[in-house]
Amino acid sequence: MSSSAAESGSTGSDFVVVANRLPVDLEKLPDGGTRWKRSPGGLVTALEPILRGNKGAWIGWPGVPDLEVDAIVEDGLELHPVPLSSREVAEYYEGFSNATLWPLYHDVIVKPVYDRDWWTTYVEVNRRFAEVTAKVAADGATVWIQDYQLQLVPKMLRMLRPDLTIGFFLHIPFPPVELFMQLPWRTEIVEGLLGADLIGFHLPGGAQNFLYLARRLAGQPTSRGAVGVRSKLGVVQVGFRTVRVGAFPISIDSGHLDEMASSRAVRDRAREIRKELGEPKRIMLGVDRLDYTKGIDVRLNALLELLEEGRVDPHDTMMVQLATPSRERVDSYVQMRSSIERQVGRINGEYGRVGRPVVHYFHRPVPRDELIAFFVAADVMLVTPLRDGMNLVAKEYVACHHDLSGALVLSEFTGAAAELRQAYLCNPHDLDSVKDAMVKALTQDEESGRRHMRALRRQVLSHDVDRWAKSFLDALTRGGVAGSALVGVGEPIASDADA
Ligand code: GDG
Repeated sequence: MSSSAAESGSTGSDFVVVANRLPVDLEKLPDGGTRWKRSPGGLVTALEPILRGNKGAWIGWPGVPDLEVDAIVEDGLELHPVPLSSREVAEYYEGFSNATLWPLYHDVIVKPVYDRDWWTTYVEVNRRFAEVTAKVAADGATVWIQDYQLQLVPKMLRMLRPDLTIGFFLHIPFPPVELFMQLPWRTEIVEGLLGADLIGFHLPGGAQNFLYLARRLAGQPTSRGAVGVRSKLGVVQVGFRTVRVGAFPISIDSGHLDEMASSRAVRDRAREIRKELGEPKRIMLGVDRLDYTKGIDVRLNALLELLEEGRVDPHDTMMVQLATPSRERVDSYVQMRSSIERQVGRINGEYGRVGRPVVHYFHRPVPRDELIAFFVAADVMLVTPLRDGMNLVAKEYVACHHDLSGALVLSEFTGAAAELRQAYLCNPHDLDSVKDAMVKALTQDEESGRRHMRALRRQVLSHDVDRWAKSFLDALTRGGVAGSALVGVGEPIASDADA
């Protein structure tokens, strides 16, 4: 049964973003009341002008379980909360999203848990998101669904509202076929995504993996007499519908960051940070959610060996690791945290001096201004994930180095490495490669450092998040070529022959 905006009595929104989280957090106050707090991220910044200019709405969970709250309008933008119970947070979010899909899509760095109850809850919660969206969207509206928590929403929403134009973007890698096939619900997920008109990935590789799977899984005849699926060159034909698949590498608000990083206040704070750290000759920096995909352990191991070998001098080189708390109730995160904290303790125990640890480790969120000052203060940025869809931190560091100082050590296993070729690239599975990249970055001569940074900045400043959002929405609404700025607009993303 369809439930259109008109049936529900409202005229509805013409542009709707659907994401696991709202762009504001609901906070519970000690007196039992609640208040909204803005949580600005790159996605909000990029989409805000489009949302405000188009009678926009955002649908998502407000971040507090077991609470029903009404929709609010914030500066002309409608925010529609989707309620989740504590059980649903545990099973849909911490369970299926972050202990099944997250590790499976990140090369099974830890073993994914396949739990039937979690799956059932994932289906239920996806259905709730689809139902809220069906009520909020105006006739013929454009809906943009975000990320791995909501992969069933495109199909569910299409069944409720065939009049909508539906886009989906995956912020994490889409895994190789051999890994994806482990998932007991692999066909349902692929069919869920195929409900969209356009499916976007960061990289052509992810798009290719998906195209192959679409043909292999969704094309199977079933007892229900499934429609045949054919895929070629970025297009999947699902019965009479055409689903386009493309690579759209996300970016940051680079112009704004560049401006902030050049401001007097941030530059003063950056100098102060260096002073507070005891004016070391070189500062290396890591900034990550505390996640096993990010390779924080890799860079600590590399540092330890470099210290043991005397290639890094603890008297003049320091590392700062800002680790934002993340998914703290998921087992693998609890284990990883203690192992990283042991590593930090070991390095400081062996190489630190009174008042001068080698690694400064912070496990708490840092305010945005302070984070930018750290980016400015750092001589070397360490980005060493074992697998990462894009990695915005790498781009943020580059945007903060207006004066062309600094060096970026970057894992080849990040989406960002496809664009940031002038970084010191390394293979995080090969410790010698990481160590060599770190030493090269620490000892680069000024002129070649400036050359590298200039090239990196050219890429980051000319490909910002605004351009990313526009290119996706153009392709979605105008049926543009499913291609990306990075791979060359219109570059074929699959060379498979027809199924
Ligand atoms: C997913 C994909 C993809 C971090 N700590 C603090 C803080 N941050 C900010 C960073 C950056 C963002 O959080 C993290 O973005 P990343 O891209 O690095 O990583 P994920 O969170 O894993 O994001 C990833 C991304 O989605 C977008 O598609 O690139 O591959 O995994 O902006 O600066 N910000 C503040 N304090 C902190 O302590 N203020």
